[in-house]
Amino acid sequence: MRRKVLAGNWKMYKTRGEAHAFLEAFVPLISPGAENREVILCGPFTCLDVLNAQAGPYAVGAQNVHWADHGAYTGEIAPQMLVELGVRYVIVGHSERREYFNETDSTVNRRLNNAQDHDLLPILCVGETESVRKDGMTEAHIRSQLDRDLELVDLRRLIIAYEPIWAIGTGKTCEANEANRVCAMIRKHVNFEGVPILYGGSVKPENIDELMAQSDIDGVLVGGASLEAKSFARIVNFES
Ligand code: G2H
Repeated sequence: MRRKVLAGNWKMYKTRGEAHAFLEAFVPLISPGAENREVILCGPFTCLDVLNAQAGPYAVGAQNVHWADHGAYTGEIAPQMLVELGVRYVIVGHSERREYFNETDSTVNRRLNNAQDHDLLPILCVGETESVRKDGMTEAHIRSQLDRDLELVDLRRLIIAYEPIWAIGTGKTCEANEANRVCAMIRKHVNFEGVPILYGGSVKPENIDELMAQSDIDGVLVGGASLEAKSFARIVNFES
């Protein structure tokens, strides 16, 4: 049985004070039945130590990591800097990084490898745009991302998130059975049964139970709905 993973991606939201207030409200809302679920909070860099101090059994994740350990890379962050703050996971290759910060499959691959070299567990994001989907190229696009991004990456220490770009922050959700179909295709392509595959894109309390009931969806990567303690708690407490 693959583990269930519920990850929040706070993107560029929340000050340290707001992170503190979130955790005070969130932690008591988690039901005891959710104990064996892996809950990850991926905050902005400035909140990571707050999350580590207050998140109790929940894990802390970052949203980016550099491919080098040090150097003249203004604005970037090295893996050992994250490890020192208690970070265990890192999101790599999110579509917003690919779109706004020129992230390519090559830089994604280098970041993944350096994260693993420092024992961080990367969450690799892949997914297609609306036009790629309309052209019937979804599978080919994702296979190509996986082939390039995962060169030399250890699949036993990896999480993959399928995030259709057209469903991110738009309120448009990918139907649960379609998300499941793509997640199954990803598992088959990487040819490793044990890799947890998450779905991301407008996940909310209203659709979590249906998503988590799918055979090949092992968890979710949640943006907007992870910002509010009550709604993220409902997602973590999904009914199976
Ligand atoms: C996709 C997702 C989190 P949202 O970016 O990674 O965000 O749930 O707001 O669509």
